[in-house]
Amino acid sequence: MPETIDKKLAKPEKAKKVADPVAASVDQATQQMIRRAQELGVETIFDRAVTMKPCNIGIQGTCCKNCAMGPCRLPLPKSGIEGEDERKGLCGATANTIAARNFARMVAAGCAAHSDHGRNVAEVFLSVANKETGDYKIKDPNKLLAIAPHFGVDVKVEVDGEEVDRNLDEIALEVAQKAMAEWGKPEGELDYLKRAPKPLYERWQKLGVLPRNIDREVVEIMHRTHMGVDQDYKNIVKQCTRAALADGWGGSMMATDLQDVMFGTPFPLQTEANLGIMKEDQVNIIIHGHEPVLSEMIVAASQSQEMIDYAKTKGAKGIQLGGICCTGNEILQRHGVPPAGTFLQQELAIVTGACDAMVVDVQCVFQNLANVAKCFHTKLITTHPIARMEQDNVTHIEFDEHHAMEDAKKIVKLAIDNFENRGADVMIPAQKAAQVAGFGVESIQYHLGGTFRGSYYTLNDNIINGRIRGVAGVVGCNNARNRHNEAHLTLVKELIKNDVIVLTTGCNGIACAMEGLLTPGAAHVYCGPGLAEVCETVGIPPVLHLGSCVDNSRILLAATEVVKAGGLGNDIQDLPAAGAAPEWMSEKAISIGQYFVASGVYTLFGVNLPVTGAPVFQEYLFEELEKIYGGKWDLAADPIEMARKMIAHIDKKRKELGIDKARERVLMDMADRQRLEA
Ligand code: BF8
Repeated sequence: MPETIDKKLAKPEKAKKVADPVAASVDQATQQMIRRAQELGVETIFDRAVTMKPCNIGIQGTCCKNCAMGPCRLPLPKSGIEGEDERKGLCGATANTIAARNFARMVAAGCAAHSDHGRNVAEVFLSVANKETGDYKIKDPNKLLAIAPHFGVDVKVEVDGEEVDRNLDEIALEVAQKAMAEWGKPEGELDYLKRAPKPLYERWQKLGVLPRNIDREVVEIMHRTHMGVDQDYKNIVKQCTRAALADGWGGSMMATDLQDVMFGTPFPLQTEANLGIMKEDQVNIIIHGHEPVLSEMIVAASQSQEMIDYAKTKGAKGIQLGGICCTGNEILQRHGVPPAGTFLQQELAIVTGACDAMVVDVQCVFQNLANVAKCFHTKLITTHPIARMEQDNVTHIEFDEHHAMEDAKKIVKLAIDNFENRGADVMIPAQKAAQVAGFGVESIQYHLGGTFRGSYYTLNDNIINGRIRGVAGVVGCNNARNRHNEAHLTLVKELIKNDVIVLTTGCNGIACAMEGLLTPGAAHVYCGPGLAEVCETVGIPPVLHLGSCVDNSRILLAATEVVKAGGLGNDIQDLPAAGAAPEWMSEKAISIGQYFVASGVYTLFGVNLPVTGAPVFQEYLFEELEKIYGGKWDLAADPIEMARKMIAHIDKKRKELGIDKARERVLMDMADRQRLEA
């Protein structure tokens, strides 16, 4: 044996660096499962985050790989830039152009993901309207009647000079056809844009950013960011605004509405959250991804007596469903199916050794799930034609709405059959927390509405009198570069402590649920006195879970309702409100951020933003956009600083509205009361 090889062989193998579970997550169940994975030699994202560092140039947003002369890399010099910024790519593209192109492409991808989800929902709705499937029905006809006029569809018809209700099937078909056209109509603008407050719509119109159709805005970004096309960062931002609006006020909003029509509009319900919802003596099916078209059927199939009986024949006591990510949020909101965890816990659900099947559709699914599943008995099932995995232990069962129940039963049966294959390595963490979820525009109106439940009057009144200081939308992902859930929870707790009511969606909602923040009881523990008083009186949690990431459209419409109810200005930008995504990671988050900014919301992101390598472009997003749209971007890696900035913005808006004095409430004594009565 040559000496060199001999020496190599003699060298002890270097221990692989792994994550410190406590440094990786604030959640004890997550820490336990990271430790468990390491004991079993199973690598997870937490370990990879330790060994792989992000690219320092990509993180600044100044790497251009849009042609084969590059990648051209333009990092900020360590000494900073004095005088003119002379950095250029081979073609002469400036740092501003490169960062703006990259930013716009993220918006395009985010808009595409949300809107393609919306399109799939619209297609299923068209099948329902055409009576091509018996498995889905119109569950909420009132919601259909509420959205039809926004598509220009009449809900009344004149018969013999009298106005009567129009046939529901006719309305459904016309709505379905109109909705489908939103992705590619040749002229006009998206139908839903006029749902925004009038001054906001008129501003978009004046600025020329009304989206024409969804697909066109995405395609146009890809064209304009191709080598040698748009070289003005302001003009690029204009187009990504148009695409982002097509997402928030288009694709996402239609996804939410049509899902409500078919699957039911959420209303508050009680359940639990975290990995502890899995059960050792039951068949555990974890549903992960984003489109509820499939998961709705899995819920129905797993609740059927036929499947429950079948599970019992295999020695299980029943079937336990759990969700991960936003498809989890969808079935949480409508059926009370408990979430097993956030984005960063997907591998860990398998590490419990008790996950009999993980069923995935689209978005936020780690390819490493297949590698983790290989170490256990878990069946990993892909279901969507556009989202398959290369690993050979993955089963693909393509889901089709025309035989939806049949497909769903096939999947549930596969999970049941796998129950008996569990190994001895089962370890389910005990942690789970109670939660009340299922809020939406309609239920907020019900709980915080006026005397006749007709408006957001009570909410507005409590904002005006200062019990509620303001409203925050806190949304978005986990990011393995952050300690799991730490920024989410620190930010939300700081906001509610300062009487800011929080509307949540996405993985933030799941994180808050795991911490017990989604219970009415949390008001007493965590809130300032004003917000606590409102929550305790009405019986709501201080953090209202509005659903999945497409349901951020519910936040837009809730804000619009607040404007309509009066007393807080004429536009979303006037409201004492702010938005944040403290642990974002997805391109969808950038699209969401841009549509909130363009709708007038001060929006802060944590972690980092890939714009810091182009300071002029960054300043445009962080300062100039406010003069154009009323909202702007900001960045704060520290959640307490983020909360401070949001509260400062809320207070600024209160002052502009002249309601800043209302917060200094005077307690009346008996003499004051007698004076009043006199
Ligand atoms: O759409 S919050 S990690 S699951 S991207 Fe993904 Fe982010 Fe979670 Fe939902 Ni939204």
